[in-house]
Amino acid sequence: MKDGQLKYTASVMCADLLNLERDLGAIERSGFDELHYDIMDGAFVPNLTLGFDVIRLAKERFSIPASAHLMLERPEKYIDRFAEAGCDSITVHVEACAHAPRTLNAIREAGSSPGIAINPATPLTRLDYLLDYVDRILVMTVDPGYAGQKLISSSFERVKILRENISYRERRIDIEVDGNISATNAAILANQGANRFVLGTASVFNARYPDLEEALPGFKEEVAAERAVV
Ligand code: S6P
Ligand code: MG
Repeated sequence: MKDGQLKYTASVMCADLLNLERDLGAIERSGFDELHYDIMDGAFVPNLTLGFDVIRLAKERFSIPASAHLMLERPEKYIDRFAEAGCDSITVHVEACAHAPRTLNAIREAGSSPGIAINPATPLTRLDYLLDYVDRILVMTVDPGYAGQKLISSSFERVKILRENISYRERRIDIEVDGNISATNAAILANQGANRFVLGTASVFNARYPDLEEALPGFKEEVAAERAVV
């Protein structure tokens, strides 16, 4: 995929939460394609993070699309509330869905774009028969729960296999990657077939980029340069 076709998403939990309006404004102006809201329940993952209200308030103030990454047990209970909060995309974990087609259909019926997420240790075959229900697959490149972790290296091969499978089946599905997406990791993952990148502390929310508004253009240039050599 060409550099210009790659999509970049900002991880809101990595922003300065006490200056969120300022940071979301900088993110929108800098050309991000989407905001990524990590929603955790302290059960599916050992952490708690953001909720409906921050998404709803941000949608009233900014026009950048919102995607929710639900790291929740029983995510089907919350689909309508995240759709009503303004989520353009809602992604649920395959490990948390007893009836994934029903949940993914409910997301689309609620007016949002459905995605399925998969943890690093879950066999890719769990995604079989779900390709007809989703617009994106979120491949976790770390165990979910926290920012600032190290990428699990088998993620590279998983993205390659998944892209080949999607192409073989002639589907148009985005592959999103989330966790330690540095410029080098993004370049390798893009070459393997990923096209959406969740950016956190490994990239734009980092002291390397003192001005958040300047961060994304700089990061895109680094990824383009790395893709030629990785
Ligand atoms: C992790 C969560 C992610 C993080 C992101 C942080 O459970 O799903 O979306 O916010 O991975 O990025 P980084 O660069 O700190 O790993
Ligand atoms: Mg996430």
